[in-house]
Amino acid sequence: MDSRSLAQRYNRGLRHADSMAVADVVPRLEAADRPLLVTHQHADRDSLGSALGLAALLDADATICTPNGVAGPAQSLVENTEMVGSSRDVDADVIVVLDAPSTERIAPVDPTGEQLVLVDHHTQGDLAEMATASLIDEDARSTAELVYRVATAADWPLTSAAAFPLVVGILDDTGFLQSAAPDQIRYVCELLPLIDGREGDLAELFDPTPQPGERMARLKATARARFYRAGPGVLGISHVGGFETAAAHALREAGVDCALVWSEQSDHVRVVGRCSAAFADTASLGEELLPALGTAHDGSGGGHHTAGVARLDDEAVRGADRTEAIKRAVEERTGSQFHPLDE
Ligand SMILES: [Mn+2]
Repeated sequence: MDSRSLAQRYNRGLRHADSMAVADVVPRLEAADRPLLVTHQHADRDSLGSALGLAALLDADATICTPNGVAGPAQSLVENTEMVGSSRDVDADVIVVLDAPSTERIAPVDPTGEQLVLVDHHTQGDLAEMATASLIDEDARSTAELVYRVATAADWPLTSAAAFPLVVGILDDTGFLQSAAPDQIRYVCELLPLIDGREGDLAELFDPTPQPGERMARLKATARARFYRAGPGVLGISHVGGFETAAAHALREAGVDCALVWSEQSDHVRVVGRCSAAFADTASLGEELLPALGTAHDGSGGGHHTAGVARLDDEAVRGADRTEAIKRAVEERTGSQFHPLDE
């Protein structure tokens, strides 16, 4: 079927550009014999759920690649799945990147010169240019829902092996639907009847009891935080040894408009950011603030408007007051002076 008729057939309420992208991606995926499904580094449940879902949907010998391994909360998704950490030993005919916008986020995987299919909902990075076919929807709340949209458009049978990881991905990236739009609620309603009685597994995956270490990270982040004010906006910057995302959420829950939490990694400094939609209107985390911060320190940054991550690679930042450096980057991007809250 040519891509035009595919687009017409599957244009179920999708925007035109979207249905064309789906029509572009479907034949590439269907033609793959040995696809390598690549998540972003430290795969989360959306990235990994998308890869697991797609692996179950494709009639192919798929290999899942998780650069730098799988993040703690996603590990229970993959108890019996073999995965690789790089593309080195895999003879793949197509590389499919799920939930990552840039080569940086999938290193050491390098898709240069390969057939590349990209399915993602982050602010675009260099992979968009490199892709042979792509479905990029920055308004989507998860990559798992994009995989689901591709599957329904292509009429691929949705087994529970595919439905379960996809619903997990959507639920995770929407905070168990707290930040969902009507579309995500509809997808979850369509997928839940297909998960074959695994509702108990879902409940376990989203058990709100914090993981070991997470509670301490939230407490330490709060205790070490420095708070700054500019007009009505409050910024919180802190540092932890791990669980940066949970720590950023703790600061947001404490009431800051923007939380930035840094952690020392073996060879760089990682900064995780979370902010309110109003703050993102002044400076988008994924589009402006974190890329600017990363670039200023020989690294990079990206993500979504209200959530993102940066890596700082220069030597200078390693010895310096990182909190001060991060605060200055926020001041430069927002054009406001932030003053310590307790002054
Ligand atoms: Mn995602």
